[in-house]
Amino acid sequence: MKPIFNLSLYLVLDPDLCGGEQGMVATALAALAAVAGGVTIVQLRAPKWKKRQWVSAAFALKAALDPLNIPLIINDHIDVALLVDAAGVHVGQQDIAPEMARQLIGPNKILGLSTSNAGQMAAVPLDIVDYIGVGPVFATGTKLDASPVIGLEEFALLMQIKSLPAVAIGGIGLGRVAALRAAGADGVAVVSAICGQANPQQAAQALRLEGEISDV
Ligand code: TZP
Repeated sequence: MKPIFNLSLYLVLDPDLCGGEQGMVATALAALAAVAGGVTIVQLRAPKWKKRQWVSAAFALKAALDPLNIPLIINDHIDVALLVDAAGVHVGQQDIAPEMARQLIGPNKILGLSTSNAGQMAAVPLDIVDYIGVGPVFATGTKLDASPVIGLEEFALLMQIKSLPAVAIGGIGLGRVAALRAAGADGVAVVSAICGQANPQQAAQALRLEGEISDV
């Protein structure tokens, strides 16, 4: 069975920002603090990392999150997701095609796909992908090769044509969650608004409160 997932507050965990030099234990602790603050799903995304680091980070996060029933999603690295039996995989437009990703991961894992415009959204295979990321909605310093910024107005239009659960991403922090939810986002995904904050638990809690996001 595919795990149930809740996109309300989606932490994209970059270990270089969350825990950083203090290593994986610090990263896992930051993730746990964020979950205590209301994060509902966690993606491991480590663009600069070598595979061996990915594997140990993924095992550590899986062990930390499983007892809390928080799904662990692995960005792009399907082999790592299978190895640690993660809940799912997230792929971008330049990664392996969703159809092929689905072939590799089977029917019981969550599959997410990044999109950044109406054309990409229209091309999403609805029977294969479980949710979409839509962004960057706002300017972000976290992903240097991000697509052009969408802006809130265009984002609201995209939410009107979506056929799958959608999580907003890119430059999201306090003061922006409520508007994104009102525009139709099923949740918000953040990196820097939680990772790298002095208190990830409080940061997550404030984001949850702002959107008056109720748990499913
Ligand atoms: N995809 C689109 S923007 C982005 C990703 C992974 C980075 C978002 O980071 P932040 O710090 O929440 O702006």
